[in-house]
Amino acid sequence: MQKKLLNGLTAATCTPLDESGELHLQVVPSMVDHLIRVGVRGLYVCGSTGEGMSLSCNERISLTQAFVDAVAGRLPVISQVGHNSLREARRLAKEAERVGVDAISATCPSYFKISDVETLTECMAEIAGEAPELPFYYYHIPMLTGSAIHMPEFLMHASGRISNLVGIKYTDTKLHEFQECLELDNRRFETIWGCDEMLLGALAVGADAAIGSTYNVMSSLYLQLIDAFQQGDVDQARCLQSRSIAAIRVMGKYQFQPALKAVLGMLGCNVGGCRLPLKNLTEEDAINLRTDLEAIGFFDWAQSEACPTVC
Ligand code: MN9
Repeated sequence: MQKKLLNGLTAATCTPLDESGELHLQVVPSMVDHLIRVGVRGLYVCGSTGEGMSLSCNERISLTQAFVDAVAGRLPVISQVGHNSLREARRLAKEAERVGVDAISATCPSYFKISDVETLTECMAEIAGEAPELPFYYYHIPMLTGSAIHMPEFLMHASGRISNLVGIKYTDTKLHEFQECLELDNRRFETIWGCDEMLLGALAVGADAAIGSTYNVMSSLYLQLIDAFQQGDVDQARCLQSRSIAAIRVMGKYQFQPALKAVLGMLGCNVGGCRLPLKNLTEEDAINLRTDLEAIGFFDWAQSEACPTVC
């Protein structure tokens, strides 16, 4: 069986911006070093966390290049190349291959909604076909694309037509559908979990890989959660998941990406703010965010190596 590209935690990377909202690529190497230090096993660039849809295509290409260069082969880099214009998505796929990514992934066009498996297959075939030597993951995120296609059906239908379709990034909360995708055709497809606050549920139904935003800021908590689960210590795993839920709830009081970037800054990795239509936290918001995170002990456990005690 072909070796899987992704296992463990992959960070959906933030896009570093400077004061005027331009790409700040000089920060990328230190971001990458930080993520490697905290134990992530892959990087997913230009996704929802990375504000991929708010960047121009040229910016997406230079950002991807910066990550590939900084990683220098230490981790797989996956570039998200989805676009409302399939022509742009195809160009992004080709360019991602040129700059040396390990895989590509794409959301579907979402201004005009897709509601059937065949149309989704045709769209993804166009994109994946531009880089046929690279593994391709469809990025299923119905809450943002508005396309809630049944994923097991898509995988079976599309795999006959897209030779490099290796799996999907599954960002929905339907554990039963996720499980079905995992088990399809003797676990043939890499089905990557995308809801950090439900990682434990995903592990319980068989997940072995996840891509998410909060692995940037509390990977050590999640690594301990995975470890506890594998040791059969479900109480401990549940306790750790509760902490992640609490932190995500605190960040979720604000727009999520700007809050996440603010937290990364608090942890010493300054990636700047976000671009419109997302809005940066006010100074007061940032103070409240820090206070609320302190109140749940976030800074003691988010990245600490020490095993926290069961709550
Ligand atoms: O795809 C992310 N989803 C979105 C991954 O950005 C919509 C997740 O990692 C979430 O940010 C995370 C917190 O809700 O689960």
